[in-house]
Amino acid sequence: MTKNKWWQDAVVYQIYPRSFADSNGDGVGDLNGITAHLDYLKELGVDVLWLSPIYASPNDDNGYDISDYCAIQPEFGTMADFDRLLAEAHRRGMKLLMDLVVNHTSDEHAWFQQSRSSKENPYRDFYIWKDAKPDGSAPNNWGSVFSGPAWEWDEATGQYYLHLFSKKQPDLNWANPKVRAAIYRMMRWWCDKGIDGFRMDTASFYAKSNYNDGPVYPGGLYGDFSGSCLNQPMIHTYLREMNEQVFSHYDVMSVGETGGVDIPNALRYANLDGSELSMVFQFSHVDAGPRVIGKWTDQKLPMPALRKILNEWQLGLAGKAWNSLYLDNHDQPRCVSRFGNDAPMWRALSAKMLATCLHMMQGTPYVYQGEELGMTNAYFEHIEDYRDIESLNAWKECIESGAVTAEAMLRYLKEISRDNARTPIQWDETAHAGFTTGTPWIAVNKNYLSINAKAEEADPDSVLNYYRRLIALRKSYPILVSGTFVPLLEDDAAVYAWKRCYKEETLVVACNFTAETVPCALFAPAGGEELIGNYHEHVQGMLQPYEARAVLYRK
Ligand code: TEU
Ligand code: CA
Repeated sequence: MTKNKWWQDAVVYQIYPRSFADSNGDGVGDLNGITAHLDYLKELGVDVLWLSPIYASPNDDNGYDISDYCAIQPEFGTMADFDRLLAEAHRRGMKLLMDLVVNHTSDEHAWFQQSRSSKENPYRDFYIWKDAKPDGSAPNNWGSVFSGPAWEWDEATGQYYLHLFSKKQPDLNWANPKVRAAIYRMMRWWCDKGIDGFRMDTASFYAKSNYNDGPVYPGGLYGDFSGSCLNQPMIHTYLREMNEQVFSHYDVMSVGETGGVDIPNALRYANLDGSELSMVFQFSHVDAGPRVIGKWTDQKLPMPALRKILNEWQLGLAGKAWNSLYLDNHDQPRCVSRFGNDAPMWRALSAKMLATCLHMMQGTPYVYQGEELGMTNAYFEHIEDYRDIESLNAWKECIESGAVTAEAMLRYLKEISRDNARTPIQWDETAHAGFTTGTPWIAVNKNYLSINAKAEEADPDSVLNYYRRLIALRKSYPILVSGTFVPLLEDDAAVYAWKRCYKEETLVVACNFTAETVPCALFAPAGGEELIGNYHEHVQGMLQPYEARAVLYRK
């Protein structure tokens, strides 16, 4: 067996800098706030920190609209602050990933300013410009991810430009070799600074294969661009080129955020031959389930559906490519609210159960800030509390078009809005949960008095201390990284179970996704080593509400 790559042994922690820690009282988290909490992250045991974008940005999409890839957003600090954060992380043995957002730039990026200045400008082809249809309408029917059409008319030069996200996020033209060369140059600049890799935003969107109308779903206003813009054949050519020109010259990891990816494509993106990316974020488990309109819903995904998807990914990539494991990130509602049970009685137990479930699979686990505290959805009651461009635009479009009532839409936002994940980290029981001495840019979750890092540090049974134990296991039990995955009890309505096999060892994992005590005979053989579990006492032949157990058997 060949030696693992460092990123296969690692646990990654995602930081959303705006909401992590504010060091200067302006209500916005910043780089010095992160540096001040590095010891907390070290004690958690994570190996790699991924920073959501910290570059100069007009903040139309909280930094995912970048106006200068080599400058730091002033409200986050300075390049000197960044250099200190990188050095301090490295000094503690932690690595650092940058968020690479190169499907699009901000419309305030110098490239776009040039590009829109005239049709003859050398940067014109850095973006995707098309003539209007004869009737003056947009080149095709595509809708943007953030509502409205994906094309914006530019009066000055009399053409439309493409923006799959907001109109302040024009799509770069990856078919232009000059664009690709400029991006690789920028990536090498960061690698030369000593960063350890990239989380690649919308990496499955770079290549566009055609500009044909897409299907309009019943009740929808716009066409779907996926068939022309997601996971198109040329994407692999581009990523191989990027790999050759950037990754292969450094000891870096790369994780592609590949919306719409299927297993055959993931086998190419994340192949263990190292020709493209280290791993991908697939979306099947977070996109699945009943939806009412677009991505919006108030329905939960039943565990058997979640299990079917995750098992397929475990088996589908086994031995050939590498999975990343996540339930939470800055675009998703909080996992304990979505897949667990955030009622006070079950919150901590179900958060630990979900953590066990994720970290015992094969792949690189990701912890999103606050997940280790069992933070819950914010469930904001008023539209005025929301900040996210996607939520606000969808609110307007869905209600104005008459598709849903305001009351229903608020219900969907409470379950699904990205702002559920973006409320400030709950550090302690002081004002604004210790996140800021000023007024936070988005309200703190009301439950911070009972859910916060300080209280959890002091409680040996807290979600935080459970995550610490869970992450530490990975360092001493190679089976967690290298063991094969074998599904068990695939028809059980309540229990998600599997085993991992490695040399002479078998690790049996079972997670009860319900608030009932249910039968489970998997742990009948005596003599196993209890690696971790969220109950101190067991009931023979049963799993208690939200109980999770992982037991190691040696031959
Ligand atoms: O998200 C990309 C993406 O595919 C979106 O459709 C995502 O699923 C979205 O949040 C839909 O609800 C990335 C970033 O993670 C996100 O924060 C950015 O807003 C987006 O790209 C544009 O850069
Ligand atoms: Ca600040």
